[in-house]
Amino acid sequence: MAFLPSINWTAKHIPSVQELAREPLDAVPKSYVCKVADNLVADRCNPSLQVPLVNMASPVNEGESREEELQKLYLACRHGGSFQIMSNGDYEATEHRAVVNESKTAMALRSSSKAAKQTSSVQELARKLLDVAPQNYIRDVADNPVSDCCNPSLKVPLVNMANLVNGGEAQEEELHKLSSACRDWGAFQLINHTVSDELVEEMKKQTRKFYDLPLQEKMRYARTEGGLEGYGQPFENNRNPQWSDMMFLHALPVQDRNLSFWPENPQGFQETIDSYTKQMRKLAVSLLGFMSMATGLKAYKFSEVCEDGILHLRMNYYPPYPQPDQVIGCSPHTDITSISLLLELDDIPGLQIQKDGNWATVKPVPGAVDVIIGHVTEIMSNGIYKAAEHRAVVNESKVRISIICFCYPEENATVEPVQDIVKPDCPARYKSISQPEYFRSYLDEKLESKQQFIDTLKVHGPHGFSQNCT
Ligand SMILES: O=C(O)CCC(=O)C(=O)O
Repeated sequence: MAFLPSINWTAKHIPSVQELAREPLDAVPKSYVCKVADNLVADRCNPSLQVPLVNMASPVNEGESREEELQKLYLACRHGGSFQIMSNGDYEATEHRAVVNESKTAMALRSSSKAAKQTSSVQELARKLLDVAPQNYIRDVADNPVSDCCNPSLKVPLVNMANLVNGGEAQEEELHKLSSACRDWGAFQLINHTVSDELVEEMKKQTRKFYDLPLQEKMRYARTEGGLEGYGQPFENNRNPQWSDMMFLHALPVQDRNLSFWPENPQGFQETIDSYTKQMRKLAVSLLGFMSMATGLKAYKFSEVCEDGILHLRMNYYPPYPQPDQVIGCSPHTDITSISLLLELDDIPGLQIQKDGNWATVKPVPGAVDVIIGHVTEIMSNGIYKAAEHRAVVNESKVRISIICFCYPEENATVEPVQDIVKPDCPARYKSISQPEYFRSYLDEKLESKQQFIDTLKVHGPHGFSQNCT
């Protein structure tokens, strides 16, 4: 595929040894190469030993050869079979290995009853439905976070990007609106953004097509155990899983991509994701510039760290559920991003934003992108702007799909309050931390709720966490 970058095979980025083997030999990472003497295959093989052959037809068909074949099977199992425990050691587990041919590919299909649990798909569950979801998806209505819904008079602010871009008096007024939205809500809906309608429509169409594929096809991109990327259920897969599936990809910078998770079907999806995520990062940079101006800072103060920033893409699929208050699509959380840019595929509300203890439903606006401020911007603005707590609820009869771009600073950036905001009478309220360390601590924190992550970065003076001073 022409558009894909040539890959630097560091240990971190190896999607497939099959791909690696296509490269010239000197490109193989050293970590794969063993010294002959140390290599486990150096104690090669006794050619007189032959693995026993058992003919299944004989034990199955009644007849003379049956006893003989059962005896062979018994001996084969005793000396190198399985069921060691169940046979109380009469049969023993066999140590085995595979070596590599110098010129030919070998393939084997392995099935094992201990194979990692297949990631389940809520979409499939919902298809078979079901008057009731499996018990673990059901929440006590009283305990379910979605039961405290919703104050209909709360309306998430709308910001017009065209006014920001065009300058003049309209810009002043729009910057003012933007500032209030970021301070009071941490979220807003953005109209007249700069990403082309055709690209947005293509992205929507192909995401829908991807989810319409048979489960088996989607499972080609299934998340592997312990991994983050791929198709599956959201990470918070605890006692009460969320009523949703997702596809999660590291999209930018380009060298972070693991293309084995990028769907080849529908055709052209990879190219669309490539263009879409690049356009969305541009939008994020431009918007962060205006958000910076709206605090009175220079335009680049929040945006420059994101110009080559990290972008993770998540496509969420929320099947309908007849009693929506018994399940949750996406649990309440704040993002650790600079900003998150969310696209709704249809006119089906689901996203809700927390505002002063109340939840507000975001009503999809045609052509708009929902903007959610994350912890990085809260930190860089020294708390002037706040990360918005948000969640997604499920519709009782319709599928809802959303596409969210998580935009972060670039890998070598430092996450800290912008120096021009920090003054002797307004000290830094958050610690300074490198972007990689920021990710690492987030993943490592053994917090009951990841929402508390920001608390670990707060600076506490003698009188506790200081008041916002601007
Ligand atoms: O789908 C939505 O409305 C919210 C999605 C979200 O917050 C997430 O994927 O982190």
